[in-house]
Amino acid sequence: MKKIIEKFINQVESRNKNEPEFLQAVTEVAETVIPYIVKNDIYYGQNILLRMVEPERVISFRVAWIDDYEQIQVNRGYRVEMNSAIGPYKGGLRFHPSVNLSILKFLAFEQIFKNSLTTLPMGGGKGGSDFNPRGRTDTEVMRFCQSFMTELFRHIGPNRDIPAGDIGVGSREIGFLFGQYKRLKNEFTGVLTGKGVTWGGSLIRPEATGYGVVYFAEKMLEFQNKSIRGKKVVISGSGNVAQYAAEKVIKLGGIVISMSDSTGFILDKEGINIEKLNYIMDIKNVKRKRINEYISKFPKAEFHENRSPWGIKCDIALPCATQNELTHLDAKKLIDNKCICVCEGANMPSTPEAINLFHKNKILFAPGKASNAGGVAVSGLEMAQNSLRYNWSRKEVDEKLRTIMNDIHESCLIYGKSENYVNYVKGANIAGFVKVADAMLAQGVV
Ligand code: NDP
Ligand code: 2IT
Repeated sequence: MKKIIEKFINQVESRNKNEPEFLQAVTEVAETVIPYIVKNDIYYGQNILLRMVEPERVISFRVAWIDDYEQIQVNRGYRVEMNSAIGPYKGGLRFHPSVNLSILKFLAFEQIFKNSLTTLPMGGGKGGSDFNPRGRTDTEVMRFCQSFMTELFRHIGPNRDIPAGDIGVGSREIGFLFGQYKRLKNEFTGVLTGKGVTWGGSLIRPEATGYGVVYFAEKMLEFQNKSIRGKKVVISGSGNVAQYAAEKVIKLGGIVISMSDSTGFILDKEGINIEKLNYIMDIKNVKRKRINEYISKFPKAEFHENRSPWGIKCDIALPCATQNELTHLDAKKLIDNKCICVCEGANMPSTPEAINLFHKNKILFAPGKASNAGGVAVSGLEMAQNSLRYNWSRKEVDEKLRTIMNDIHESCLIYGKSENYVNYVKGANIAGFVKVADAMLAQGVV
């Protein structure tokens, strides 16, 4: 088996040189899915995984725009349309200087499995740009978004490819992108998700990823007769996912003691309550400043510059910032400090070595493609509401979200549960794979 997997990885590597993040994501899936394929006659010999790692289409384009000083800026835009076996391409847009094809391909590949797990009809895609919104004015961001959409619009559509937010793309950016799409097409359609609630957005979409992560963590703990109440929780990041994960933890009686951004982490031993969290939301979403501002308002808390929060003693860790932010050294610290559960809010935040350590030490560990699927799930519900030309209430959407997260947990158990441990990585990968593979088989060699 080891040899079959190795041969497959080598083949993918030779075709995708210098794409380490993509190869990392593919390797994790191959290690769990290939043994399943070999055991199941209907998949064996169909080269399904080899087809899945090849994007159906990759679009790369120039984004030229004029900054506030009338200087011409040039960025690169992308859309990776990875797989449309079970629905139109669906996945976020990331605006961050680190964006490149390797990162977007890893994200688009993960999205295939995640979207399949949601039970909704969505294929996998991802896009973005190396544009850095940090320090840019609203008008600069608007001009960038308009230029970006002026090319992207011809490739997307409500039945073809439906982008949404991700790092650096929130409600402001979705607004500018939607406005330009509507102007170019002269059509009001549900071509993007994460829209404002007065113009086609769904209630609970901003909260969905963070809430979903905590619903999933609750399910994992419940399985061991434990709960979030009274547990110390460390969260990395302080963006969309981190903020609403924190809110849900606090509402369920957990104690959030740390949040972070790319400059470092804050530690508030008394716990970040809702009032303090609102302050963080104001710093990050309105003032667009750094997390260390927290200390000037709450001086009993500490700020640790240029460090990640994984050395803090906690019961639950929710990595909600970015890929590979939690290394095996961090995993070791968490394990030594008796952390019981690591539930990923970000995409691929834990390195493969860290995941191995979690598994070896029987820590409850959920991969992002299962635990952060709540965001795209509510995006799917936004698409459904757009098609119906109808809006569901907060309660209705929240209930559907909770049901979907519970169902994803069940799917992970089906394929990942052994006698005394649940391997959520294996469970999520195989459950996600089966539905897409069946659709690909039915649709012939394409
Ligand atoms: P935001 O842009 O709202 O927030 C990102 C947060 O992560 C910020 O606090 C940012 O810090 C921090 N961060 C970003 N890059 C780095 C880095 N290289 N090192 C350290 N910290 C970093 O993004 P989201 O909250 O939307 O996304 C966070 C993660 O969740 C990503 O992995 C994303 O792919 C994933 N995700 C998002 C979903 C969504 O619906 N938005 C759905 C599912 C997954 P700073 O402010 O300093 O840049
Ligand atoms: O990684 C993700 O699932 C997202 N950024 C959300 C994608 C979406 O289409 O809502």
